[in-house]
Amino acid sequence: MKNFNEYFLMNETDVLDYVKEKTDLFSDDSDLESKEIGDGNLNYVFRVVDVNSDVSVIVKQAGEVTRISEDMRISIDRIRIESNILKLQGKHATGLVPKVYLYDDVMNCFLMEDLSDHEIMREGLLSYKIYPKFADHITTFMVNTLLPTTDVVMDHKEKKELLKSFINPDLCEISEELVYTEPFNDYNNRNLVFEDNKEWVEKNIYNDSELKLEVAKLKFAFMNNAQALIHGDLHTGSVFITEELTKVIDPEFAFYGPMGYDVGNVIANLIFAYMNGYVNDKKEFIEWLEKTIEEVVDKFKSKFVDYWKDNVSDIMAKEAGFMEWYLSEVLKDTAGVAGLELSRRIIGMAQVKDITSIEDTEYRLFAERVCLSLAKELIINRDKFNEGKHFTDKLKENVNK
Ligand code: SR1
Ligand code: MG
Repeated sequence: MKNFNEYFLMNETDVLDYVKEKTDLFSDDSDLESKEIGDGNLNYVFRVVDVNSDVSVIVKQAGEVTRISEDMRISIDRIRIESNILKLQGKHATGLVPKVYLYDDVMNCFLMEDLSDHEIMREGLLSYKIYPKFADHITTFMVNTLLPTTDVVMDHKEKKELLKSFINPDLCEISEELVYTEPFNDYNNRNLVFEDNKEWVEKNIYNDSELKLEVAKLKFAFMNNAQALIHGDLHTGSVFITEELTKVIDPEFAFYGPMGYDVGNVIANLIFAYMNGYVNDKKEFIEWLEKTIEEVVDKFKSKFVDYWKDNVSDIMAKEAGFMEWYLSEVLKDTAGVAGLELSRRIIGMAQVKDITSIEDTEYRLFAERVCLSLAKELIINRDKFNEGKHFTDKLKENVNK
């Protein structure tokens, strides 16, 4: 048996020994099996199950290099950040994140509830599944995890302590590069533009200085607006879902940033699913997505206002008109970030299956151009998107151009 008092990257067999040594989740007569099931870009995820009792657990471990690229070395401390924020989110948004059982700062891994009866939302969406409760659940998750960590609600000194413990420079650097820089300048040569779209991207994205100025403003807001403890990577691959339940996972990019980053990511990833449904003629599916995009914005707004009214603690934040101004800034960031996410998942290195799985070249090109044209409007005119319908009207306008 290996020594778990010194960090090393575990394989499936090591993980079996690890859970036996470190937990009392399984009885002595258990018959354990372990499988690496991770499909993300960064970490290793193992499912351990006792085939006799069906009791199971997930072990997530950070490696020193990312899975997506061996050239990317990032701090393994991200596992501490992820397990700590999951615990915090579990308090604020009970039932909407997996339970954490154990965190190990030597092996840089943590153990959490197994959600194998759920599926990754992006996969479900690729089979055109409809999740009627998603908008309600995700807006509760966002309002209940974001607002309580702001200066509006929290004691300011406690907030600063929390901010300190969630400083996440390596993961922030990935977003600063992959979201806010590389899609607009291929200076690291890592972009993966679809061959047939290269000329268009060159002309309409890399050479659009008005667009790039707005992206620069958003980039510096991302780095400097320590507004709330955000999830930091809230796409449909970070959601485990059934028709009834929603669990948000993978918050290793969490840090104190603008809350519109989370809301904008949700919207953009619903738009990717919409475009896939659109080119595959899935009428009922895209109608549901249209309604869901609108509800994400509108329910977020109404729950935000209710939460604010019940919980605002800062005396100046109670000034008439301040909440409306604050919310309008969040919505502006939301639109801008939705535009950035739409751009980076098409131009940059971390692409999404919703688009890359469209086999027909013309349809793929169409879906990409709709996303990129819409993205430009969301970024440049971000102050004009403050209702759900503003997003879906602009989406449909670009689809029908
Ligand atoms: C190097 S990691 C690439 C992307 O995967 C994660 O899920 C984040 O979205 C990141 O930008
Ligand atoms: Mg992830």
